[in-house]
Amino acid sequence: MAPSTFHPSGSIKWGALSCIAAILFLTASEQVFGALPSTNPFSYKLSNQSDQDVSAATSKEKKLLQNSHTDRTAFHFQPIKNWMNDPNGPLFYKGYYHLFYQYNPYGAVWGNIVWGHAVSTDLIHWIHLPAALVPDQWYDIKGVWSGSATFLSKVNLVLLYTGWSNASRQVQNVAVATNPSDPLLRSWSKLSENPILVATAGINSSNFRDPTTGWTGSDGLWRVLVGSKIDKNETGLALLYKSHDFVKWQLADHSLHSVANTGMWECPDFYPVSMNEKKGLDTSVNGPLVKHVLKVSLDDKKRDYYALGTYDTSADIFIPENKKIDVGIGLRYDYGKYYASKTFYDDNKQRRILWGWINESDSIAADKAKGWSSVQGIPRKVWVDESNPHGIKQWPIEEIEKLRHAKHSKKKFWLKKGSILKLKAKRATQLDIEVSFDLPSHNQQELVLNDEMAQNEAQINCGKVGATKQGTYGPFGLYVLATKDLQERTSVFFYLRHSNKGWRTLVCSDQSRSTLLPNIDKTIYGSFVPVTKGEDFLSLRVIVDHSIIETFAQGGKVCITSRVYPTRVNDDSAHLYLFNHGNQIVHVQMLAVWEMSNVVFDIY
Ligand code: DQQ
Repeated sequence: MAPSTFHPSGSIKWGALSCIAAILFLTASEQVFGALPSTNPFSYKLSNQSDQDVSAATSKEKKLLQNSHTDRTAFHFQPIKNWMNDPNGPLFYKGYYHLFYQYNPYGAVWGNIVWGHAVSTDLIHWIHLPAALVPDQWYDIKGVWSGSATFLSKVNLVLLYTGWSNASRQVQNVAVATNPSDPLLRSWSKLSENPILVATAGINSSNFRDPTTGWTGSDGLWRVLVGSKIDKNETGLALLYKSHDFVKWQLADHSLHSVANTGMWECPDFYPVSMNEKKGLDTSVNGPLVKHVLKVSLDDKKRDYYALGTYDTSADIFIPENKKIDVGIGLRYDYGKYYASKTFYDDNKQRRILWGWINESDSIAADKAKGWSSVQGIPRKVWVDESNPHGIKQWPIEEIEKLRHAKHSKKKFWLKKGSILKLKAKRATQLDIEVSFDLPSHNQQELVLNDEMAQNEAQINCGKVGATKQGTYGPFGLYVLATKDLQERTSVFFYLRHSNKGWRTLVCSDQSRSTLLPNIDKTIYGSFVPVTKGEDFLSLRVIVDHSIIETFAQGGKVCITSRVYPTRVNDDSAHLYLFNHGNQIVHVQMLAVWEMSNVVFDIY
């Protein structure tokens, strides 16, 4: 049964902010924000934020900004300028995809956070709209932080978000779409009842944030989670709240789930997945062929972890499939740079889509100089890995393939020991690459549970191997964003390692030679890849877009995102290579390289 809904017009004291009012507010409030203490409760890069011009970008400026820096991406989502972090409340409504995001209108570092807003009909071409939510109430005056969108009915849409209050407390608030007939959803009103959730006894109001999308149980009540932590054992937890109207909420007597020693859980996400098809499910769906994913963003590690499990609706608890890889200590969405992610159910194409924030790896000074920070990853479709009962797969949404052109492909060839093969690509700064290799047939793979220990081991191993050390099988893979002399290059490769239990496959993204610049995070990322029975190949898909490299190994079982800042690589001089530094010859089943078109974003 559909739960009761409230009617925006009857319950709102604050009139809707028109677009114009929002813009005026943003401009006029610079001094207000300037006066705020620059307290950063997170470990983001932060410094004096008054160094940016706040005037809206003209279209000429837009063009200049888009082309002014080679690190700027060509087809990833970015605001025109300034700082961006978490994706918030993604949704599909009346033909438009909406993306909200944490945004600082005044500079390239974290602070003064509003909800930036953009719309798209295909998740690739975006129109920037004025900010959807800005700090204008005592309960969010220091920042409109992360949250989610929930459809209370087909046309009754609410945003639930964390406000950072005048007293530096984290509280949860609701904003309602006040003009449901507007497909661009430009007008939002905050409820007079806000804050609708405050930290009660036992909850620290500094660790109380990032409400999820709501779902309903069989009792018809709404449920949401709020990320938190209890100091004892540094236990991270997802507080569970219930409500009949989305306004008055009751804290459940237990959390949905908690895991000791994982620290603060930011941006929890909880959603059902089908066990027998790739189709996505709406957030309240449950049943015999349904499992649930619980994802949390670990504040201490700045990494997104997930676990697959069962949602026991009568007890209102999440039971992980395997306690050894419980949320926060097991699988990660991405073994590179990927944080504060959020999914939504796309009713348009019946799929679940994941967005994730990809921060910079360079210095504050560099970010200020370029005038912007961070990108959002290419949205990914997620579904259960049919070959692994504990994991999910992620794959770039199909729409990205519209940008592919100038295909270069090759089939069935050998890569000799020590070979470095230059591949055709006119503009190797913007590529979509797919390559698959034969798996050496006599080698039984040992299946590795990707728990914390395995992850550390994988990263250490990738680090030891780099892309040059010779093994039996591998390293073999790709050099992307490379100079002709290979002085700068990022290597994405496989490496098969022998242990007493058999062979294990590692996938690595080695940034150690990605740039000649100092002061850059050049971690060599890596993970074990579960290669399951019947798989006689190893595959990579690598999306390259100037300063970002997104890797999807083995059909999306493992993902690694890297940010790189090459100094001698531009549209005319970037090179792409296939290499094999292993002792054994490697057979390439298929290689396809597409150059990718630019996307120009519009401003509303
Ligand atoms: N970012 C938001 C918080 C969230 C954090 C503030 C995660 O709501 O916990 O910008 O990156």
